[in-house]
Amino acid sequence: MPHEGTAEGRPRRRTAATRVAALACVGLAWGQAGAFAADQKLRDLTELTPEQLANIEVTSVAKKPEKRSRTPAAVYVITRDQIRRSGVTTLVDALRLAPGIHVARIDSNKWAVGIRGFASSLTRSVLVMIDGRTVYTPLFAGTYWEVQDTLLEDVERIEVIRGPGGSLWGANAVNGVINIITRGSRDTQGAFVKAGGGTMEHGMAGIRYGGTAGEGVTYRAYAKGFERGAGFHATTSDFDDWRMARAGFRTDWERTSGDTVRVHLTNGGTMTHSIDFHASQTAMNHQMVEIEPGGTFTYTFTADYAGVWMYHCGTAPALHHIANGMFGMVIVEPKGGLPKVDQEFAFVQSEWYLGKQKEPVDYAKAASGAPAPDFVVFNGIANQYKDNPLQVTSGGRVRVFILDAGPSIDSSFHVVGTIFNTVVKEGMQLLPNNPGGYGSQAVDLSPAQGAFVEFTMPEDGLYPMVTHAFNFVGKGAIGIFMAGDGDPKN
Ligand SMILES: [Cu+2]
Repeated sequence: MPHEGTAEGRPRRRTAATRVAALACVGLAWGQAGAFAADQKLRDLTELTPEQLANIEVTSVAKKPEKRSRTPAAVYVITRDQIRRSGVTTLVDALRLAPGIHVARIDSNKWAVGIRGFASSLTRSVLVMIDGRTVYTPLFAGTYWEVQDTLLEDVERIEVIRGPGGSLWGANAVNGVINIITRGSRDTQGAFVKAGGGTMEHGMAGIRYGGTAGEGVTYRAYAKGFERGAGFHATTSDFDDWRMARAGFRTDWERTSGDTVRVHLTNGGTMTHSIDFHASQTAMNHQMVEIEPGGTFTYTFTADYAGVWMYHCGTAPALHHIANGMFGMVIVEPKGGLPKVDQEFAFVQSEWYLGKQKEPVDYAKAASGAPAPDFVVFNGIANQYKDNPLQVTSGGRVRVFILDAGPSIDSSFHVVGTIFNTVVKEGMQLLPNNPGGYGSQAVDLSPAQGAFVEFTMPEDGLYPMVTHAFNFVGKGAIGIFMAGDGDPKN
């Protein structure tokens, strides 16, 4: 089961890890082109325009992701955060968080749940599912809410559709669909314990443990129990006090080796843009689509191949969009991750072909058969790491991820005074302690090629990094690593 590569706080994964380094995207006139938001950073809904709200993605209505505005249904999503803040202790009480669902309590252990006013203890004509498994009981054409529960901390979200779910969900869903989606077992690793008590709910406790079982297989098991007091009954005995215990498990097998990456691109500019991730495999007219000003697009891919990858705007002429800074680096680590080093850096080399002040780059200059850039830079700014040297430790192991974003000029990345004993470039590798004891002095990268290199500063001092095409060093393609205090004599 694929999962998103941006879930919070999980231990370092054993499969490929992906880092999206939004290094560049330093557009000039098109400045706001790249508004990237990782999935875990849910944007405050109040900041969205009505159009952006209409473009929110929902999946329960048509069993596939689609724009909110294109769904013929009233959809509401109860999020995990809402459930956590609400303090509810049962699944059925959590439904109160969605407007338009009537949750009435009949007695201490019975509820009437309904949509569109048809509330009854059987919740008639509402299809209820937990992780796609229907918990609607054909025997009495309803849902027995008393026994539908799970550890609320494991609920990812509850999608509620009010109104007919259509034939897609079957004839039961005349009044609505309630789809309870729990978190993947990979996101619930380790132990979790909770306990509480009160006047009504005399005591409750829950425990969960999640672990792994071989390559790509994760699981969790939980147990939950509570004892509730009876309601107030003036004339009868306490017939509705209630105690219950339940246990369950979930296991996931992840078939693919790479993370699933989802990138939301909102075009805040005044012309169309698009995005092209070289780390992905997708048809150009499927995901590298033109995004109109104000529009949003979610680009989804599985990072199946390790490497240092480029992404960029592909809107024609791509040369002009890339030359304006609409590009960046995606690092996909190999299975098992990269070995730990003392310091890591990431540099994107690119060119500037300046236009008039406050205007985009000069397209004619950039499009020349013999391009003569005004600046060749690391991470967008000429000489920035010469003016502010990068501090390293002599004797420590340094890893540099390097990408040549171009748009047109090659890079020959070299660090003066060092020898790369590790070079992994476009899937080919030089590794330490190789037979013959070979090393490397410079990495040649054509536009859109990436690599990482590892090396060690032998002593304190200054170690310039350059593209060894020296005509461009004077145009900004130089930086300095400073080992120790920068003085070999100390
Ligand atoms: Cu663009």
